[in-house]
Amino acid sequence: MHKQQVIYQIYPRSFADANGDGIGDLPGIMGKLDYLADLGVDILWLSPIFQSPNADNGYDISDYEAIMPEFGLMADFDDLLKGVHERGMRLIVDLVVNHSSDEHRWFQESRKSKDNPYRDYYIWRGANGRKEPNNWQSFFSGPAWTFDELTGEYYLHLFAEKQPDLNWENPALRQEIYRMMRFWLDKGVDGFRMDVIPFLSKEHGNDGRTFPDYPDGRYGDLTIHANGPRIHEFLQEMNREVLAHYPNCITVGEGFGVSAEQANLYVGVNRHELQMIYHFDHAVPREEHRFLDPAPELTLPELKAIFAKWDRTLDEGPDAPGWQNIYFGNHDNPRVLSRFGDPERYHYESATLLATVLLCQRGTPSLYQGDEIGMTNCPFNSIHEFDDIQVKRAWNALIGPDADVEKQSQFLQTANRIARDHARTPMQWSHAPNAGFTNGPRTWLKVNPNYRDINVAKQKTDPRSVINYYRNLLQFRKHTPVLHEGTYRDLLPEHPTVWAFERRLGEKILLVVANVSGQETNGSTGMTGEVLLSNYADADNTLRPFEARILIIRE
Ligand code: TEU
Ligand code: CA
Repeated sequence: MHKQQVIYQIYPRSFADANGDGIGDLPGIMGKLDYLADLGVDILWLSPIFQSPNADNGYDISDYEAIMPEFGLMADFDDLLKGVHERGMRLIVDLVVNHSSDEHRWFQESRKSKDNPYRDYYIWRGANGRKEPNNWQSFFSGPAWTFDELTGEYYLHLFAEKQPDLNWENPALRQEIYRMMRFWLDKGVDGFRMDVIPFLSKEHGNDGRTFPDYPDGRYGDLTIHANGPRIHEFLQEMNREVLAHYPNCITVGEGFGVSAEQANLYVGVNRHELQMIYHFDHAVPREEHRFLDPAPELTLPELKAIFAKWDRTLDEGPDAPGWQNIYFGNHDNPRVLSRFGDPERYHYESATLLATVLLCQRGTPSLYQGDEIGMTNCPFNSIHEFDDIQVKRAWNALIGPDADVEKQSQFLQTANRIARDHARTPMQWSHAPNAGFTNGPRTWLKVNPNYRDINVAKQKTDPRSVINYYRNLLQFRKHTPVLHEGTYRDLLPEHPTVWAFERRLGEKILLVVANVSGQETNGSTGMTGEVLLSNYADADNTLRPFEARILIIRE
């Protein structure tokens, strides 16, 4: 079932604001369900909508069974779920259980005393004569340990100190999570996207208590926290206790730190853990030092190799076959069009090329809100225009109050390339003030100034628009089984600018040929066949700038 379907990720804070407070909300999403059904997506993934102080925009949950008041009421959620189902779509929510908010009652109890019944819902350690229990670092700069005066111990937080890690070694905590999962599934939710799920199990020392320092040479390499010793035991228990009792439940693991070779341990068809996983091999590196020393963008051969490797390894090994959730964009990455396209000179062509390449790959695709109209990165002119805790913490750690102007501008220039905020600017619905995202006077995060040119309303009535190309392509994909189950083969892995691949299912062979550059290819790529779909009106021998074609080969 999930192999034919397409996921659409909604970042609720930025999707649509119905009550004019400048913050997206559930009634806002409700008002756009016809838009989403008409687009032709199947599964909606909502980034967290639960009670949260929003230290990390909802990825810090203080009540797993209550809706964040800014987003609305439980009644609004019930209406939304009903509306999604009435339109034949499904809805998955974001399961953030590696950590909670420090404002969760469990943590409020846990920090009260060492013998509190909730103490071991979290991970507390003494300093043992050191500065912190060990040298682990947080994703959001600084140590992964914060000292709590009241009980004189440190607690672990791989993210912000307002996101204390839950102790999955504790069976009582695990049962609480399973009960909460059943609560949402019994309400009719169709599944979960699982936040940093490979991190649940932490590596302990031989005494089962201490946590080893980072090994030499891997200081601050947070991928080391993935794939801990008991992770598969925990996921198989979660499957036995919850998922197996809801056979239609969709599960998508956020596979931070999971290699292609390790993927089938999570999604192998006989592993009874998760249905699919997404990787970070093409995600933008964003460790703290990257804000002053950005990693170079992937070349096309590097990007193609990542897709080919993941496709191949899911078919190999004792636990094969596995399945993956493929994506180009999400709320943690800058806009894909600004990474690999050319929105200035070839907005339509490059946005539709990226859509073609993604939606013709093998795997269950996730589209990210706004990519369907070719939204781009947003110019942020000062650190104060950014919202993301990761950016702000890196700024404080690297820049501080007296840094020279040169260093400040270096940071801002890089953040304007890699920050997560690019994906979080309000959805651009029309040329109305604030892009039609809100009727109120302001928005929680700046609106991309290009909203008058790039918005849903302007494109809906234009037959040659990004959104109408997406609609056609989604319909084409829905009715083309070779794109669901067919094999994948990269035909020109080394070509610097052309992505050409074959999908094959029995006698059916489709070719996708894409010129991922602003230069016309010199000469034919040799890929010939009947053109089924293209982002240019006609087709000739060469490939024009960002031209993408889907061809059928009749052997
Ligand atoms: O992200 C996990 C994660 O490790 C990366 O996305 C990380 O946030 C950063 O982008 C890598 O440099 C998940 C959520 O998707 C993210 O939004 C949350 O901030 C994070 O977990 C904590 O819940
Ligand atoms: Ca609102």
